Amino acid sequence: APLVLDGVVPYPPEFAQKYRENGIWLDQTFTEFLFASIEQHSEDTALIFGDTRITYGQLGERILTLAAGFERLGIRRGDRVVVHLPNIPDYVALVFALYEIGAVPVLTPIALRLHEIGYIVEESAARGYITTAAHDGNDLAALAAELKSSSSTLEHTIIVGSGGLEPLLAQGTLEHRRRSLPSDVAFLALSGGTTDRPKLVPHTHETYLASVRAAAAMTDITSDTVQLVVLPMSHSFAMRSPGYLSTLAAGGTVVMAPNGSPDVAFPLIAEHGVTIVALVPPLALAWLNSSLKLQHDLSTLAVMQVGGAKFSPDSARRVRPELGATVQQSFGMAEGLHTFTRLDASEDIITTRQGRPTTDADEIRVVDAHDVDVEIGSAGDLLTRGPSTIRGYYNAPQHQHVFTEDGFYRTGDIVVQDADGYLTVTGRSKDQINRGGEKVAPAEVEDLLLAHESVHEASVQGIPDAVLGERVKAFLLPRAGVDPKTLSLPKVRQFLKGKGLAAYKLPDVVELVTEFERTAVGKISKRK
Ligand code: J2J
Repeated sequence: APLVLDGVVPYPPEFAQKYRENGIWLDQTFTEFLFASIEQHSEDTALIFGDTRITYGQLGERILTLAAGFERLGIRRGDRVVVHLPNIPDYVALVFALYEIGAVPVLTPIALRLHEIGYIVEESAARGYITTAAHDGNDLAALAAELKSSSSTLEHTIIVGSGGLEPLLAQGTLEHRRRSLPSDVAFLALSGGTTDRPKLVPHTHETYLASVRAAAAMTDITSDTVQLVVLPMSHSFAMRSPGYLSTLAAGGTVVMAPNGSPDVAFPLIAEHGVTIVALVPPLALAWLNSSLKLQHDLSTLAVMQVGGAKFSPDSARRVRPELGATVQQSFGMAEGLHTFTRLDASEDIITTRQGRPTTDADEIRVVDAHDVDVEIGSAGDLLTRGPSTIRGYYNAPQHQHVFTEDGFYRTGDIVVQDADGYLTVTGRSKDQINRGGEKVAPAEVEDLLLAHESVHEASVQGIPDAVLGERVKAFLLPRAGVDPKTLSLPKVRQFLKGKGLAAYKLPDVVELVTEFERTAVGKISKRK
């Protein structure tokens, strides 16, 4: 029987039927998708990480062994397990072991800390939490212990890399077979976020694999593909646009790296003959500006994808002459829609547009303030509905207004659509800061700032930055009689860090103000 998770907004039956009839949703689960490739390519290299090379056969074994381990722990179909790991080969094995038994991984970026992860564990009523002992100098084992003691649902914390996987690997393997249905929720991901608490995005096997297949076609992924993955593997750009999922499904090789700086990435490209990579704009700029590009053979790199934030046309024009690769822009969102520039589109298109949807079933509306469609070529709010776009956040009826009554997602992006269907992102109507592709919800930071004893009111905003696009600025109205030194930038950052907020959300700049301009209803006016 289908898995019914409370708090998931279903697709109306007529839409589901249409997507299935049109062959966009297929009768396939995540593990079936991968195991087809594992069987066909068992001797070929699936994953490379440092000196570690893992064949498809070995990956399959590892998945089924871990799956048996999870089953022994008592993890069942539908159970949520928060996965909080850096890019390591066992990330893939662990997540697919959970898929194999029909459990629901909750995919979180490794940069998150107690404030976010604690909430995510609670919100998803997770029974398991998987992390690594330490990352970037942060003690995540301690975080795991803290979660375990404060959560009423969490039973299992697993620390990878310090013997924590051994109990799972102790005995036996499962046999690969269908233990979940294509219409089941496969995983929960994190929305970029606009609210004081993260929102969870539920994708089913059908919705997500539809987007993976479409992306693979758009990016010419084959068994010859060697893909370098430097962005966090929990992020949809690294996962399905075309991401590691497309490459593994095609029998190609995924080279994982801890980060995308030129000194790390260029030697990997030269050594493994990398053909495609996905980058956020600041990384793409770092590659373009790096003198190291002359010291390494980057000639195999055919496609450099850039997305997550706006890539300037001037930078995009430099990619072919300076790196010898075709730039492919991608604009996407955890909620579902993703767009790509076609690889064979004109230089003008690929340098100025953020892409076109992957299927005709992706419905695009560009509307004015009254939800009336604007003319082609005019800017408006992007609404979208389609086979890979969710109909509502997980367990969040209070946020259902982000979807229209007929199921369009209000992306909060301002775009212009041209006559060929290509989108150019020109702005944003949602309250979000895009810090070099990493999304910061001002409301989340403001909420924590208000807990500071010296802060009376706070407003967090994006300010322009040449490299990151935007940085985070906190405007603070101190309480009467407060010594301004208690609200210096380092003190404010330390305070928020202590609250367990991820480092990339910490203000880059603090300014103390004596009053805030208000809107007609008395709220702080961010614009003014
Ligand atoms: C401008 N803004 C962009 C772009 C995303 C592929 C690629 C990216 C994401 C992603 C993704 C942008 N130009 N090229 O999920 O599959 C901003 C928009 C968007 C928000 C979504 C994928 N590409 N953005 O970035 O969920 O504001 O997904 O609504 O992290 O990033 O962020 P996120």
